[in-house]
Amino acid sequence: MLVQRKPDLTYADVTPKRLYMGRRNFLLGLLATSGAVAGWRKLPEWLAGRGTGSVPVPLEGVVKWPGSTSEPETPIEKTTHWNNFYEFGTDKTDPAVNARNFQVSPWSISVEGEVAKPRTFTMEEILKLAPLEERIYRHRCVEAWSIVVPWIGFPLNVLAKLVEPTSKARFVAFQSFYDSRQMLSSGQAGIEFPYVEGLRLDEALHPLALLCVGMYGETLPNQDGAPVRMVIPWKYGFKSIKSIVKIRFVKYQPQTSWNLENPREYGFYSNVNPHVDHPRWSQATERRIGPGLGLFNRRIPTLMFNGYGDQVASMYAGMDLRKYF
Ligand SMILES: Nc1nc2c(c(=O)[nH]1)N[C@H]1C(S)=C(S)[C@@H](COP(=O)(O)O)O[C@H]1N2
Ligand SMILES: [Mo]
Repeated sequence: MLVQRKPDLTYADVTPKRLYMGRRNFLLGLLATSGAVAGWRKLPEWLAGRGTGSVPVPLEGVVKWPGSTSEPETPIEKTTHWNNFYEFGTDKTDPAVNARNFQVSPWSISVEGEVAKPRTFTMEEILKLAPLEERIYRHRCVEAWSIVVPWIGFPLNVLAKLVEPTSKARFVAFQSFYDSRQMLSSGQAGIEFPYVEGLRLDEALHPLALLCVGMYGETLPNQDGAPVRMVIPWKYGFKSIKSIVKIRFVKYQPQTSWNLENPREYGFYSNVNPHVDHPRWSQATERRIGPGLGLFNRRIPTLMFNGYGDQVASMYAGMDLRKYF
C-alpha cells in the first residue's frame, strides 16, 4: 500500500502475462522451453511450480456455509498471483515467487493475555477445533480492488471461547510469523515486522470473523497466508493478517502495522466505507478481479461494510466513522 503508484489499475497490471494463457498452458510452455535448456529431469518440480516450501493439500470434510455470496468466484490463479504480503516483497506479484520456500510446518499459535486459560494450539489441533466451513466472502483491498474467495475455516470465537477471555479483555492483538532469513527486513518493506493487527473484542468475536486455514478446497498457499490467517470481510484487506503465530487478548487498543506506517491513511477500524476516501484515492468504487477479461475492467460501487452491514453495522452504532476510520 505504501508504494501504490497506480491507483487506477489496468488488467495488465493485475494479471501477469502468463496468466492470460492460463496456468496450465503456461506450465506447458515452460516444459517446451526447458526441454531444450535444462533437460527433462527438472520438470516435475517446475510443474508443481512451488519451490521447496509447503504446498497446499486438499482439506477433508469441509461443509458449505449457507451465508456465502453467489457472486462469481475470482479464479485461483488470480487470488494466488496478486497478493499483499510485504514480508515476501512489496509488489503484488512478489509473494507468489518469494514465498515458495516458506516452511509452515510445524506451526502453532500462542493464545495469551487477558484470558483464564492461556494455551498454545498446534496447527493439527486448530484443524480439529470445529467443522471446517467453506465461506465465499467478498474481500476488498484498501487499494480499491476486490476479489471473491471460497475461504475455509471457522469463526475465531470458537478458539476464543476455549481460552476464556477475562472481563479485562477489550481488544485482540494478532501477530504474524517473522524470520529475517526468509523475509524482507522492515526497512526494505517499509512497514514494521512482525506484522501486527488488532480488533475490538466484539469484532473479533463476531461470527463473520473467520480464522482461515484454506481456500478453494485446499490448505492455504504460502502467499495467501499459510497455514492460518484471519479474514474479516467487512474491513479492508490489510486487517486480514496472515501466517499468525500469536493472538493476545488485551486491555488497550493494540498497534497495527499500517497505522504505524501512516496513521493519516490507515486507521484502526478500517471498515469498508465508500463515503470515506483514502487521502490519495476514492473508495466509492472498486475493480472486481473476476473471471474473464471483460469482467475485470468493470468498476462496481463499493458497499458500506463491504455489503455485510446487516450483520455488523450495529457494532458501530453511534460512532463517527469519519473519525474512527
Ligand atoms: N503478515 C501479513 N499479513 C497481511 C499483509 C502483509 O503484508 N503481511 N497484507 C495485508 C493486505 S494489505 C491485504 S490486502 C491482504 C491480502 O490478502 P490476499 O493476498 O490473500 O488477497 O493481506 C493482509 N495481510
Ligand atoms: Mo491491502
